[in-house]
Amino acid sequence: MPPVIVYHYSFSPYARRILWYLRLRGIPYLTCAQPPTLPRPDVRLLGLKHRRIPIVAIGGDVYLDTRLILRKLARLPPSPSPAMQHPPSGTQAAGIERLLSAWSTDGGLFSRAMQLLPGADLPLLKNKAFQRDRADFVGHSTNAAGAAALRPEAMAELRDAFALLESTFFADGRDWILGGQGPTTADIEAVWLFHWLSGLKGALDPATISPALFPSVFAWVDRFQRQLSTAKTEAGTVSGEEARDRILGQASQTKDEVEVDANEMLVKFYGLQQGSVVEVWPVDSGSAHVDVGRLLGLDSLEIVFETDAGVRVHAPRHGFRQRPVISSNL
Ligand SMILES: N[C@@H](CCC(=O)N[C@@H](CS)C(=O)NCC(=O)O)C(=O)O
Repeated sequence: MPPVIVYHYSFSPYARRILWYLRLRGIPYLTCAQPPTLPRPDVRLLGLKHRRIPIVAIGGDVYLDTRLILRKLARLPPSPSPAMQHPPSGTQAAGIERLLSAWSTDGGLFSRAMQLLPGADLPLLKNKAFQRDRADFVGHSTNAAGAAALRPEAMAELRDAFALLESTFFADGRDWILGGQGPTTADIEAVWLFHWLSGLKGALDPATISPALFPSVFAWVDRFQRQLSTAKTEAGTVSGEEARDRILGQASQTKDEVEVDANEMLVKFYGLQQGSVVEVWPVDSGSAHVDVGRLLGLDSLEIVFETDAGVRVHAPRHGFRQRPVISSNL
């Protein structure tokens, strides 16, 4: 089993998706604790400017974006895993899982959920340095009055989301999104925002969203939490230097797995080749943080590049942009 290292801070809901998956599958891991705001020198040690959390190393490979990370973790033994199964590819269930992922991340639910964070109960939100940091993350600044004005609209969007789950998936009394005896990755794709908000004092307006109004959704969140409480895995901690050394000390398990696909439109458009110096960045958030590296592979699903620290990094094509760097001293 290649060692898994998760760079994260404890209140990151995206990081929890990964930590829950590891725990429910019983995969041992190490965490490299990160501050909630920049700078993050441990990430810079990997040669990365990427600001989003989590970042996950599996052996000698580093992965960005939880959607790619979950796909890669699925390949760790035992595969197929007895707990926390992925719906088999080519099935309607796999389609549902993908759509739930698009709903929560690309569909804007996460951004709406952030607008519900309760300023009165979370002192960090009032901290000026934190506000500046998050303005860099989302690409614009919001003052307290502006944030308060967004709450009613965000609450209505989240009510729609609770209502959708209550009145469709859970309308037949099932325990899990895809039915069956236990949670699957479709539950992870769906539950994380509901789990996050329902656990945050002051986030939800009880007249709009409450266990009385959406009993099945709240019961599902509790059921998921009970599974987490009984699941066990080994987890340790590691410093940034140690994490970097461990990653560099592991042979890549994916060498030659992703090649520069000459038929990819982007490859043809820019005339990319293995070794081309490329810039890579996410388009939806944290976009001001552009990484540069030597291209190792690019296909329909991911781009692989090597940073100046010698680290092999994978980013998904979906939600990321890539282009060649005309002049660079790499
Ligand atoms: N699509 C990304 C989103 C990750 C994301 O937005 N993470 C948040 C933390 S929950 C973040 O990076 N916030 C800014 C920061 O921590 O610097 C993923 O799936 O990994």
